[in-house]
Amino acid sequence: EQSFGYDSGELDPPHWATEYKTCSGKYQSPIDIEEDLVTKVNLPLLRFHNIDTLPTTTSIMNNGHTVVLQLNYSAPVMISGGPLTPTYKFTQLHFHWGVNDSLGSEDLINNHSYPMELHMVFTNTDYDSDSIALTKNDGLVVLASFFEITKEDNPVYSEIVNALDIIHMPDTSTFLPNGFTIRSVLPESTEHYFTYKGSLTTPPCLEVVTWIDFKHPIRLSHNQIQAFRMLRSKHGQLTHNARPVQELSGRPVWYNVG
Ligand code: 1SD
Ligand code: ZN
Repeated sequence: EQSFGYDSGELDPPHWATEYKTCSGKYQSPIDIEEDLVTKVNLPLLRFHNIDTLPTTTSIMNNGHTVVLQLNYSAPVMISGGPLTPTYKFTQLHFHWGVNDSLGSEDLINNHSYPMELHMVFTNTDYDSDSIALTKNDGLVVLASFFEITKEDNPVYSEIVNALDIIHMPDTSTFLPNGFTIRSVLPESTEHYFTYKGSLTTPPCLEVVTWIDFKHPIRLSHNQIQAFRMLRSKHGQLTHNARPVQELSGRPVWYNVG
């Protein structure tokens, strides 16, 4: 197995499939979501469990591809309802961004890129381990939120942004002294979302993900997003880490009208 990256000169997205065959699958992510082509549905309420609980510890890591936050809880954060049959347990959250404010999200809406995207990864509780879940087509759910730029810093993200200096180099991590609740990093409204079946957006690109993309964006300042672009990967600066969009191949995309 080879490491992967986002630039030519390393194993960049067009070449991932040479090392990871599953990255050339038919039902890959991300995709462009065309609002004219989605099927409107009224799904059961998407339910959140324990999202007002502060984690006992919060670690933040630069893994060379993204910034990953691991939150440990006494009572696990879970989601159910909406398009989901089983219950899914929160495992981690991370981000994707672009070289400048005009691009960076992975999924696109009407071919529009947002400057950054938050992924909250959840694992199907029917399976005994994360490695088993990664072999099942209903193994994972990723809740995706898009960011838009505002003038003011978003105070919820200041502790994360301030920690980025400490994890400047790849494979470094630290702890956040305060942490945050999952509710505080969700968009104000989670009623409206797009949902479709796809893959991990990083190698090995396994087709095991139910994607739920909230329509309502989160706000962040230019300076807060800029701080992510200063991080280092193994090859240089981690200025961008979004995979280009993949073929829809006839997949349905639903929009929950709520
Ligand atoms: O890029 C992440 C990867 O880091 C890992 O978290 C994986 C889940 O095991 O998910 C992908 S993504 O599809 O959420 N981008
Ligand atoms: Zn991701």
